[in-house]
Amino acid sequence: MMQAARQAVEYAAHALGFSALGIAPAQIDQGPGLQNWLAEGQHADMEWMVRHLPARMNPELVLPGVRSVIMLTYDYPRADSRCAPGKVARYAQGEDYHKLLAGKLADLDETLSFYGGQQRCFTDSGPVSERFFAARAGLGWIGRNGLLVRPRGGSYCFLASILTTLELPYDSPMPNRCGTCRRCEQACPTAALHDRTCDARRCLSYWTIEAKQEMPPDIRAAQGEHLYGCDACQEVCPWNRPRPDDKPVDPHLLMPAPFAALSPQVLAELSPTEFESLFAGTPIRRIGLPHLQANAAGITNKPG
Ligand code: B12
Ligand code: SF4
Ligand code: SF4
Repeated sequence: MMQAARQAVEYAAHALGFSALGIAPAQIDQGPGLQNWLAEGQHADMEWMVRHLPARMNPELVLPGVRSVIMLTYDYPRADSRCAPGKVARYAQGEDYHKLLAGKLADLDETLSFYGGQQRCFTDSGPVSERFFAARAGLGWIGRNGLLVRPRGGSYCFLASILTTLELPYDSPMPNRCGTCRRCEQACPTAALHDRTCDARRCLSYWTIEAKQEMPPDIRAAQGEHLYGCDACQEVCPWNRPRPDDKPVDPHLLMPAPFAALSPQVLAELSPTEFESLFAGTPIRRIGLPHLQANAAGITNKPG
C-alpha cells in the first residue's frame, strides 16, 4: 500500500514538472548546524528564523503525527537572461515560484490524501530545513556553497517539501562529491561562505533582497553588478555546467523581454506604476521599489 502511495506521488510529481522526488523519515536528528548558526547571529535581522527554530527541529510541531518528509526539486533556468548590465539571480527571473508551485503541491496533497495521509506543503515558506531533508532524502549533497547540489542538474533548482503522516519507503543519502574543489568559496564576492553555509550578514543575496537596513560600505563596495540576489557561488560550480541531456525549463520561470533589456539607470528611475506593471507576480515585487532603486543606484554610482 505504501509503495503504491509512493509510486502515485512520484508519477504525479513527474507529470507536474518536478525534476526529482526523494523521501526522508521526519523524526531525525538534524545536528547542531542551525542552532549554532543562529547563536552566532549569522541570520542577521531575519528574526523569524529564531521563532521557527523549535518547529524546524521538530516537524511534529508543524504536523502532528508526521512520519515522512517528501522532498522535491523544480528546476529553474541555468542561463542569465539579462542583456543589460545588472545581474538578477536566476531563480527570480520569471514568475513567483511560491505561487507557481503552490498549486502543484496542492495536487500532490490530494494524491496522498487518497492513501489516507494528512499533509502540509511548503516551498521556501515554512519551518522546514529544506536542504537538510533534501540531502537526507538522497536528492544530492550539501555543497561548500551551502546549497543542495545534484549529480545531474547541479544546484539551480527550487526545493519543495511535503510533510505527511504516511510512512513511505525512504531513500538513502548520497556521498558528498565536492572533493577538493573550493571554487564557490573563492568566487564569493564578500567571503560569506564557511562550513557549508553562508553567513547572511555578508551575503549579497541577503543584502539585495531581505535586508531592512542600508547596505554597509564594505558590502556595497563588493556589490558589483548584483541587482537582485546573487548566483556567484553557483555560476562557478562544475556541477552546474550545461549538459547535453538538459531538459527545457518551465517557461513561466523565464525572464520577460522588457525587463531583460532595462539598464540599472532606468530601473533606478522607475515610477511606482511602471514597477507594478513590470514586476507584479514576480519575486522582485516583494522587495518593493525603494529597495530595487537602492540596489540599482549601488551599481550605477560606482566610481568608474
Ligand atoms: C534563510 C534562507 C536564506 C538566507 C540565509 C542563507 C543560509 N545560509 O541559509 C539568504 C537570504 C542569505 C539566502 C540566500 C540564498 N538562498 Co535561501 N533560503 C533560506 C531558507 C528560508 C532557510 C535556510 C536556513 O535555514 N539556513 C540556515 C542554515 C544553517 O540551515 P540549512 O541551510 O538548512 O542547514 C542545514 C543543513 O545544511 C544541515 N547541514 C549543514 N552541513 C551539513 C553537512 C551534512 C553532511 C549534512 C547531512 C547536513 C548538513 O544542517 C543545517 C541544519 O538543519 C531556505 C528555505 C528553507 N526553509 O530551508 C532557502 C533556500 C536554502 N534558499 C535557496 C536559494 C536558491 C538561495 C540563493 C541561491 C538565492 C539567490 N540566488 O540569491 C541564495 C544562496 C546563498 C547560499 N549560498 O546559501 C534555496 C536553495 C535551493 C538549493 N538548491 O539548495 C532554498 C532551499 C529555498 C527553496 N525552497 O528553494 N537564503
Ligand atoms: S549568494 Fe553570493 S554573496 Fe551569498 S554566499 Fe553565494 S556568492 Fe557569496
Ligand atoms: S563549486 Fe565546488 S566546492 Fe562549491 S559546491 Fe560546487 S563542487 Fe562543491
